[in-house]
Amino acid sequence: MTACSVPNPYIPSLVAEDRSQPDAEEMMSRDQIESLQLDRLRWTLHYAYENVVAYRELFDAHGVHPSDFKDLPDLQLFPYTDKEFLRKAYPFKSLAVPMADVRRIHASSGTTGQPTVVAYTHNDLQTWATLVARCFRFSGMRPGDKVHNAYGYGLFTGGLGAHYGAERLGCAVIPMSGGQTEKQVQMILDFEPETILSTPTYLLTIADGFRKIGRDPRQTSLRTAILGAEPWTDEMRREIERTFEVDACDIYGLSEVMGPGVAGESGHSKDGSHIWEDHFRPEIIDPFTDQVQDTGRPGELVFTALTKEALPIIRYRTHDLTRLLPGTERPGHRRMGRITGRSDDMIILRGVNLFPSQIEELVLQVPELSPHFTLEITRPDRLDQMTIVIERREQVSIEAAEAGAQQLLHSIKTTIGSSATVRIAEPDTLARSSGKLRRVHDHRPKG
Ligand code: DLL
Repeated sequence: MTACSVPNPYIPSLVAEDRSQPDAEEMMSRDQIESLQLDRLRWTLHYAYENVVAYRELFDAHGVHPSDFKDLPDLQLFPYTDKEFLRKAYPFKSLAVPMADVRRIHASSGTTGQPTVVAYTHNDLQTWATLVARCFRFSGMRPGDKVHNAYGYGLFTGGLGAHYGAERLGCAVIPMSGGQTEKQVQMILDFEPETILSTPTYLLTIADGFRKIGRDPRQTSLRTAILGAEPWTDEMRREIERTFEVDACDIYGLSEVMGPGVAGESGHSKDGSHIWEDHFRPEIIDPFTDQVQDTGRPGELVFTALTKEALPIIRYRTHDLTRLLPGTERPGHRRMGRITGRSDDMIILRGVNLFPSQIEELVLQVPELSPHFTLEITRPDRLDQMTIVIERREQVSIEAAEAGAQQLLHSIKTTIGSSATVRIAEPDTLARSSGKLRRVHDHRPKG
C-alpha cells in the first residue's frame, strides 16, 4: 500500500460486519468525533501531499505544508479544490495509489466537457459499503428486507453504491437500475420489496406506471423509500409519502467525495441528513468571498474526506448550497439542511436569483397542479421570461388547473419576487425522469 510518513489511524478491517446495530463511530460524542478528525486530517493531508503531485504543487503554490496543520481550524490554511482540479488530472493523475491497488472506477455524470474520474481501493469500497449500510439502517431498513434498487447501475455511483450498502446491511437486493418502468412495476408487485431506492422524480414516474395498469401505488409492499441524487423538498417528501404510503428519507452524496452515503437521514425524526463526520469534515463557505461560515449560516458545502486511499479529497467545493446544523439523533455528527440548489443551477431572471426547488415547493402547495413540470427560460424582446409548463392533476378540470396556476403565479411573485407565466399541460404529456431530472431548459442566447 502507498507509503505515508504519518501512520494511517483508520483500519477498515476492524469495522464490524454486523450492520444491524449502530457502530461505535456512529455513536461517538462531538468531542470524540473531533479528536478522530484531528488524527485523520493530519494523515490525509500528509498522504495527499506525499502521493499526489497535483496536491503537492497546489499546497506549495499556497505556501502551506501538511505539518502546518496542528488543530482543526488550521484546515482553513489549505486551498480549496474543485471539479476543474480533478479534470486537469484526467483520467488517473489524481490517484494516490498504483492501479494495481484500485478495485473500482466510476465517473461523474458530467453533462458538459470531460467527466470526472473517481477510484476506490479495497478499503475505500469497504468504507463506502459500511457508510451506505449505516444510512439505510438509520432510515429504517433492516437486515432481511428485500430492496428494490432503481438507482442507475454503471459509471454513476448510485446503483453500485446503494447495492453494496444494502448487501452489507444484510438485505436481498433487486438490482433494477433506472428505466423500464413497466418492468419495475411488475417486479415490485411480484417480489414485494419493503424498500425502494430511487431518485425522487423517478419514483413519481414509477407511480405513474402503477396507475397506468390500474393499480393503486398505496397498495404495495413498500414501506420505506430512500431518495437522493437530486434536490428535493419537504413538499415532495409529503407528495411521495401520500402517493405510496411509505416513509421517505433522504440520502446524500457525490462521486468525488465517495458516492451515496456521505450523509443519511433518520427515519424517526426525518430532520435532514446527518453527515458522517468520522469520514468527512464538512465546511460551509460563502461562495462569493470564500470565507468559512459559522454553523447555521447558508452557503456552499465543502468536504475533506478523512480516510480515502485511492482519491484523497481536500476542501472540495461541491457547489451544493445548504447549511450545517447540530446533530440530533447522532449528536457527534452535524446535519445538513435541505440542498436548496447548486450554485451552477441558479436561474438569474431579470436580476432575481431563484432555484428550481423553490418553484417545486410552491407548485406542490397547489392541489390542482401535479409535481410534473419544467422551467422554460427565454428572452423575447431582450427581457428574461420564465414559463412553468406543468401538468394538471388527472382528476382536475382545465378551468380548475388554470385557477391553480394563478395561485401559483401569485405565490411566486410574493415569495420569490419574480413574474412568470404558466402553461398547463395535459396529464402524462411531459417527459418523465428515469434518474436525475433536468427541470430547467434555458433557451437564452449564451454570453
Ligand atoms: O448523485 C450520488 C448519489 C447517488 C447520492 C444516489 C444519493 C443517491 P453525483 O452524480 O456525483 O453523485 O451527483 C452529486 O447530486 O453534488 C448534489 O448536487 C446532488 N445530490 C446528491 N444527493 C442529493 C440529495 C450522486 N440527497 C450531486 N439532495 C450532488 C440534493 C443531491 N441533492
